[in-house]
Amino acid sequence: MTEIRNNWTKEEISEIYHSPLLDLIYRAATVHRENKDYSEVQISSLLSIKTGGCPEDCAYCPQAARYHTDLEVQALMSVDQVTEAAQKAKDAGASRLCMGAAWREVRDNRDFDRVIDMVKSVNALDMEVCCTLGMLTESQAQRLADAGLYAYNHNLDTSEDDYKRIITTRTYDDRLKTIENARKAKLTVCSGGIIGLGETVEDRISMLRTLSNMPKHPESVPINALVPVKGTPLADQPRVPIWDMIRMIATARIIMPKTVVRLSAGRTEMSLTDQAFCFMAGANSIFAGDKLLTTPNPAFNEDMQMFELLGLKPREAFKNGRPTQLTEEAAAL
Ligand code: SAM
Ligand code: DTB
Ligand code: SF4
Repeated sequence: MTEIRNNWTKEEISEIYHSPLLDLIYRAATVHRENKDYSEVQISSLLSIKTGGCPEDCAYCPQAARYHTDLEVQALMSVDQVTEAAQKAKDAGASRLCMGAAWREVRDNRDFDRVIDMVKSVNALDMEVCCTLGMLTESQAQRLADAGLYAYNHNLDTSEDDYKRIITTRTYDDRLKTIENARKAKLTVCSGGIIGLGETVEDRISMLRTLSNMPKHPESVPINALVPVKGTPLADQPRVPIWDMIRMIATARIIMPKTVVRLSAGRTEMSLTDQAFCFMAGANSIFAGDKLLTTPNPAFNEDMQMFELLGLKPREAFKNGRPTQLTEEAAAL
């Protein structure tokens, strides 16, 4: 059985990341195959419950109010609208709904009360519910947990050193504090990053080190390829080579062997062969549905055809137990 470690050094991670590509994929695939469920892929569906107008300055984000993108700003959805969208996603085969809001942080107001009702309502459909709402206090995390939230997404995006280049309106410590607050409320944690922001390979390694050295590994780690959006400061960034995506996924798989590694944003630019390599390298989750939060994603039926072709199957909801009764395996992360 692969040992779970929380003391990876930068040198060790760098050596893994830089190993010859096929050796790296082989090693990651071997770690992945020690898991009996290696051919199962967890399917999440994203829903933007409040779009655009965000006060933050994340250089990659089409939802930041200060950049002039072609985005249509939308106020917080109603609980009924969300329930309907969740049912559709469930019918299509998604086991998790991730609701995203373009907020800097959660505030204790009527909007948050409404999000709490959304969580309850989606949970009642027997789907895993995830939220990504920005910064969170411990008591807010607890309210979400009490409403039945399964996971909280809060990405590190890049390394601590690189963070200021990408976002100036909050700090890396703010980010880590929210993750801690989610942990205190016994939520599962989803946290990862983006490649293609203009970061160095050292930044990628440093981010992976921060994730893998948390007291408990995040239960899911999304690896996003930047989707360059017109009007944002990173609009003209070149596309990341698929090999970099594969190296990130494989390295994450090796150093966090039990974590769900999600091949996240950027799939519309990837061929089936590209994606097959990512699954081989240990990715075992995707976002499905024709939209991410605001940008396009492959159509659901295309993804199902890909699963069929590759012999993959969607994973059922709550496979690792409910948050209050996680299986021993999940609890051991
Ligand atoms: N406002 C909340 C926050 O920042 O945590 C939640 C929503 S925010 C859109 C969630 C995540 O989406 C970001 O942390 C970032 O990793 C990802 N994201 C946003 N724009 C992206 C882009 N253009 N390409 C890839 N990932 C992106
Ligand atoms: C994550 O790591 N990626 C998702 C989700 N978590 C919230 C968001 C991707 C957003 C891509 C740009 C957009 O569609 O707005
Ligand atoms: Fe706002 Fe989140 Fe976009 Fe940053 S990533 S601008 S916090 S919606």
